[in-house]
Amino acid sequence: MSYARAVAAIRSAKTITLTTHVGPDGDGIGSCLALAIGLRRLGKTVRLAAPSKLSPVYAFLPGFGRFRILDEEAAAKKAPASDLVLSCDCGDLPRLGACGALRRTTLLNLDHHSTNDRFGDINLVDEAAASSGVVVEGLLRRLKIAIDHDLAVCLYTTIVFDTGRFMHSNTTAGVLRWSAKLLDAGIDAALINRKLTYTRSEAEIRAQSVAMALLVRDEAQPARAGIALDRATIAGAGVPDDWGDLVEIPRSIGGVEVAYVLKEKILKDGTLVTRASLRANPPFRVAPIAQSFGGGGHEQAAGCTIPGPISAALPRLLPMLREACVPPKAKRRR
Ligand SMILES: [Mn+2]
Repeated sequence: MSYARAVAAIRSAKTITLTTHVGPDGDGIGSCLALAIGLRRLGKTVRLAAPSKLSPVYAFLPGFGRFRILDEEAAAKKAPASDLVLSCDCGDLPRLGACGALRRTTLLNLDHHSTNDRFGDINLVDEAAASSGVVVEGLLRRLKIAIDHDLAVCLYTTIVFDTGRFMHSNTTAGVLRWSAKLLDAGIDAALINRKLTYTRSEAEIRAQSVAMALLVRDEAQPARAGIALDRATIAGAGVPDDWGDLVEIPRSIGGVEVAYVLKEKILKDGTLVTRASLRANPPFRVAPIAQSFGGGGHEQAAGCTIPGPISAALPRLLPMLREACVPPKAKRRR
């Protein structure tokens, strides 16, 4: 990890563009907005770019309205060049979407995904950090930027999101101490949790009811459950984007250790792909499955894109999901 190189790159840059992965989430958005506040205080010219649309759930975050959506490579190439593009919470260049084409002198890759492929000129990747926001805070500390209320709101959002509201296995004593310091900055944690949890759209709830009806659980292997949404179902539901975190539905069933959601999607160039979102409970792992299809993420939360429709993706994916449900101990005995 090179905090020193990252600090030097930031100090010498005049213009900095902050960006995050496609389908920006609470960690990516919160990390960018925290850095935006901090780097402006250092007198930097800061721009915010996202490669796809942002959920209005995050509209309460300070600076949210400053994000520019650059979902076309041509538009990203036309955007003003920066001394530094700082990518937050993204494991590889393709996941930056069109924002990967932003013109820059230096690319700084700030992340915590175990599958990060070190695509930056400078790589600040801490796999032990529970959120990218934790890495951002480490950077701000070294830049001698004090954590005020607005910064704490952004950072707290990153940790609430990536620990699943302090429920996932990355919720360590250190994470709780780190979060407590943010509460010391005077934030209203209950209000933030409410904004993040209870501001779903009606469309999302209705879409989830469609998805729930399609839940599949294999009798022969009840540790595995999932939902597959083909184009016709997605079109019929009338909500192409607003599905929420669907994979938590099969995952929340007692006895399920490995969960998946498959969604067909037609890319801008017309090709049909299947997006797979995968989850597991420790010690089960899904990162290797995602990686085998060129995707990535965390050991227990990963995703990938598989060419073709679900009918072509599922036969390739199923044997791996079956294997992922075998307890590590049983594997050793075999
Ligand atoms: Mn993250």
